[in-house]
Amino acid sequence: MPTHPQISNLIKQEARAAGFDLAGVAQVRQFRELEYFSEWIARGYAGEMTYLRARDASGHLKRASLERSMPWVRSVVVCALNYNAPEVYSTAVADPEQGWISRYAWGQEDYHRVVMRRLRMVESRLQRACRPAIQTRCYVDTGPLVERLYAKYAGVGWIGKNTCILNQEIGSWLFLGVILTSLELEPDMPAADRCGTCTRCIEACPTQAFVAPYQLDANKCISYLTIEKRGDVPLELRNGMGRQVFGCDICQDVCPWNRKAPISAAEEFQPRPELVNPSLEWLAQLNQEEFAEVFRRSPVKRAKFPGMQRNAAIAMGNSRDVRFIPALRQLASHSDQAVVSAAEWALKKLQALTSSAVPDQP
Ligand code: B12
Ligand code: SF4
Ligand code: SF4
Repeated sequence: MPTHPQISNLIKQEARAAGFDLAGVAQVRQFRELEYFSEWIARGYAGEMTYLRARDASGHLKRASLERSMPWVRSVVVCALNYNAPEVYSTAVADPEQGWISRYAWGQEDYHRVVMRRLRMVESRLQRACRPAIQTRCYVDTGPLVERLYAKYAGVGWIGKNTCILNQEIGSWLFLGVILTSLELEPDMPAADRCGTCTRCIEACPTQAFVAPYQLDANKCISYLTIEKRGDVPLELRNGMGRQVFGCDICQDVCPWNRKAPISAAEEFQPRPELVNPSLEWLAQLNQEEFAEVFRRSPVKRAKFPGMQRNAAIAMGNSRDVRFIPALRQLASHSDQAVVSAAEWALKKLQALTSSAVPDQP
């Protein structure tokens, strides 16, 4: 079996060969930032994302300690894949008829599959290089760990004030995937924080979701509201949602480290033109079968059909475009209560615009 430094090099080579842009190795430790995770959960910032609150038989939060939840794991290989596309940022578009689907969901295939396929390539190469056999496990999102924290300690990037992983050369349009291994590998150096005195992301957030730098209250985050939150969107947050219908890119669009972000080389992330700044009318009139077909291989399906209609109704209300009134009247007779509530709220906003308009002089 090759020595451990040789294996670390092999992993990085294989990660490159599999199409990843970055890879590094982190040790398993009770990093100080894990206390923030437990605090974050205790304060209710996870909202209705109950899977983040999963506990083991002794009542400990599973994601707060990999040492406890998977004691066989010695090292975490963190791989990152750039998903940036050569298209505008959400902060640069203004057409009231169009909504915004987050950059990460424009591609031809769901990122979970794209990242997992590449992780498996690296994993099988690692398995072949190691005798006696080692234990490994791959995860994209679903493992009992805070991926961004391990990405920091694997040197992939620093955790920015917007809580995203940022790399000095690539920026933050990155997906993460991890390979947990029973092998004790030489860890990389953690990346240094390069946010400095900048606070652009915090100031730009339209719903004031950052309670402090590095701390996000998911309950207020548009990404959470449009993707994870079921039922009604709280009234006080609807105006701030603007025309976002799936996810939100604002705190990354304004980040200076994304100004020169390179374009992804991954074919699977070539953008589908109809999803970039999409027509709100088109989204609102899709029926259930069409929604399922259009988003069959896309992360957008996580929002579910009524969720997308609810989001489109709120976006139309925020558009100030009274031509949406007939479409909203239709949504107001929907069978889903949250869609009705959103459509009635939006109708009120647009109707107020028509009644306050000064009539033409005879
Ligand atoms: C739940 C979740 C969400 C939630 C909550 C987000 C959040 N900030 O926690 C919601 C739905 C809002 C969300 C949104 C997004 N997500 Co998300 N999400 C996750 C998931 C599944 C878990 C994250 C988690 O554990 N959060 C818990 C909190 C506590 O963690 P944290 O904010 O990272 O906190 C750490 C630090 O900030 C620090 N910290 C906390 N407080 C303090 C205080 C101080 C003083 C200091 C110094 C540090 C510090 O310690 C914490 C770790 O213990 C991960 C995948 C995974 N398994 O890890 C993907 C993940 C983080 N998401 C991802 C993406 C792409 C997004 C979006 C960009 C999607 C979009 N465009 O809409 C947005 C970004 C919004 C944002 N600014 O974070 C990527 C991130 C890639 C990157 N470059 O960072 C991940 C890794 C998925 C993946 N596999 O690629 N997401
Ligand atoms: S994703 Fe949007 S709503 Fe969420 S924190 Fe960033 S700017 Fe705020
Ligand atoms: S906008 Fe500024 S503070 Fe926010 S993540 Fe980027 S560099 Fe850091």
